[in-house]
Amino acid sequence: MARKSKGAAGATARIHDQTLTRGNGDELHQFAQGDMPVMTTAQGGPVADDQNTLKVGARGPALIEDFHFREKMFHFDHERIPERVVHARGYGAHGYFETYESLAEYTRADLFQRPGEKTPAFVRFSTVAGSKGSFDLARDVRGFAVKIYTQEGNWDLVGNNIPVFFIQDAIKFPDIIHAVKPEPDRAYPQAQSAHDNFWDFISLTPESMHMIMWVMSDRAIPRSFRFMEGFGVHTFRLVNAKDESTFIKFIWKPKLGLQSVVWNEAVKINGADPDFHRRDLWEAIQSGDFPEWELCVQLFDQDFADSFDFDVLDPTKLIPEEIIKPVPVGRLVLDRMPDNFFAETEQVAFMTQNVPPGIDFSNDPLLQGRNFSYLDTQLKRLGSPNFTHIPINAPKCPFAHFQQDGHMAMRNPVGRTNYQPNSRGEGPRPDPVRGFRSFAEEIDAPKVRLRPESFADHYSQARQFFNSQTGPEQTHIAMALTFELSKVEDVIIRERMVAHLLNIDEALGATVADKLGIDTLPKPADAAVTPRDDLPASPALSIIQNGPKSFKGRKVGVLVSNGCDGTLLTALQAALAAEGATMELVAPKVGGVETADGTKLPAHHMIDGGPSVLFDAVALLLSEEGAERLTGEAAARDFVADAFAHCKFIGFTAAALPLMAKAGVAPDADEGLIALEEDASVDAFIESCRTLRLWAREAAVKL
Ligand code: HDE
Repeated sequence: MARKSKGAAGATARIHDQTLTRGNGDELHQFAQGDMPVMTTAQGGPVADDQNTLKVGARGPALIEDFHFREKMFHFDHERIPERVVHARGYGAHGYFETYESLAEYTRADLFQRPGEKTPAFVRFSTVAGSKGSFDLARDVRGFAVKIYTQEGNWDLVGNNIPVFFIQDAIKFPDIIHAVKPEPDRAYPQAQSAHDNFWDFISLTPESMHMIMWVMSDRAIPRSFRFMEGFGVHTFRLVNAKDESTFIKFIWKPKLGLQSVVWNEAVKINGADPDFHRRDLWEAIQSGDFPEWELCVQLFDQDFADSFDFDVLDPTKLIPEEIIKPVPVGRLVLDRMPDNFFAETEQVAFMTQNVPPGIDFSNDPLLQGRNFSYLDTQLKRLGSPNFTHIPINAPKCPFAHFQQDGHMAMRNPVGRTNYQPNSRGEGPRPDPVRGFRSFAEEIDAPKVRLRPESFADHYSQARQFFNSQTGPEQTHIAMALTFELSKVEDVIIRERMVAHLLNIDEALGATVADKLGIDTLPKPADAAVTPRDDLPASPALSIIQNGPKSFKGRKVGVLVSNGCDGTLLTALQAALAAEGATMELVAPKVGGVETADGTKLPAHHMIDGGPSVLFDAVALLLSEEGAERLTGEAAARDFVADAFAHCKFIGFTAAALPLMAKAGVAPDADEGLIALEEDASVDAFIESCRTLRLWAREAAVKL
């Protein structure tokens, strides 16, 4: 018998002996001690050994009765669920929504009734095209999905950081997503729109031109989730207690102002820190610097809708803020990271259909289609109709219904009665007064597959967007279009796009054509409606014109070396803290440096690991010897050269000049280079930093 064979029982003992007598501290990590909980199987049985499978002899085959190994491996083998078909890469946080004033005049939605009331919320930010493991700074739309756990059920405002969309009808969604995702035969490019399939589809879809202007702008490469707007996109309805309806558009405005990076920077950030946006949100919330947005609303009635230049049901159009000023009605504060990414951020299920009584849909055909899609996708992804039993998706208000059973049912109706009507007076009943009532819009129309004429103008608002941008922003759009189309192999697609651009802005079309090497300009694309040139510029559409008022929430990277000026460093750190900004030290060794006065300071990064693209501004606080040594290091030269090329403000001590010279940066090149000597110069540096970038430099460095 095996049990009696030589070494069988003894082998177990020896394994334990080996582990216990190794004497290298491993036993501390392997076995429960003191108050530590004892490891169990998922069935609750205590586990004695989690490192060795049950075998016949130490060198023999494994035994099928090893239920612990079997359970552990079985569970591991089933850890993955399908990633979201779009918006796969995302990051979430908990917080709350605080109502400013009662909106009872417009809506009976409970969360808008009482000023000062706080309602719990969960937000998930995302990119659209990339897979779950893709990098954060892809050129892409960002999802901005908010779940507010109201007293009358969950309200999901599933928006984006861009107020318009590519298509006017939901039936086209699978096509545009197929086109932007990696091409099906070669399975690349990942998380990029710069390829033939995407631009082929776009160049054949004139309704996407307005959105294309946004996606080619710096809106699609935000510096942080904290510095971007969110838009509900569609027109929704508010409905009050008298069943009167008001149209509404929702906009989240970040308290810290708007900010994006430049493309050359985005490309480098993706290599240096693919989790740049995740890390930013994590660090801000963990350090108590809670990001905040105001919920602003544009309210309008049917008369405005009838008189507006465009159809308010068309999701490729926006209502300029200069025409209807957004009114702040509350604020969203994110103050807690999830305890577990998978349980909360991955399993959260947003659905446009989730609206409380008092908020209703318009007939926007994209919204109507989304209302259909989001339920479907949750079943595919989460695998059970009971996905509302997962805590992150469960309402936080009382709820009662007769839905039962199914995979993973965590709670079922209790008692004998699981239907209604019933004569026992048991269980929940609908309430015609408190329940959700759809706005009783009258519609008398034939059943057709038609796009309304009022959706036909595809270029005017694209032109308005372009005209509302500052010079540097217009340049970035032209450069982005050139870059993306340069990756398109089929020349016909490039030309077809230029033909569209000529309808938006002739100079833009000509510039892109020139940079692509298209010698003969194509004819402007046929337009169903002649593009208008009388729409006034809307400053609200520009990022640069809506930047922050301070440097709060931003980060300075300080390049230091042994022997650097500790007093100046302390002054800089104090001034940044007073501003609400942070500072990280970048040094030749991550172990840190010793300042001239002998203070030892650990560094956050070694130079290779902390390139200047990770910071909003940089300071070069070097000793003469340190600067001299760094002139020979490519990473140090790049630190300076990139900060300069990306139009960042650079503070420097005189000792840093040799390194700057090697990086090709003259100390008097422009006013963005600020000599740091004493406290006053530190203040001047921070004051400059408040404007984030010296765009005037851009022409000189030709980004
Ligand atoms: Fe989505 N979208 N979408 N979308 N969408 C999804 O739902 C869909 C659209 C948006 O962080 C999916 O749970 C259709 C516009 C965000 O979990 C899916 C159409 C806007 C998120 C889906 C659109 C969005 C999604 C995939 C065309 C901005 C991420 C996984 C009619 C207003 C939510 C999921 C999160 C996710 C369908 C267009 C925003 C398949 C059919 C327009 C922020 O249901």
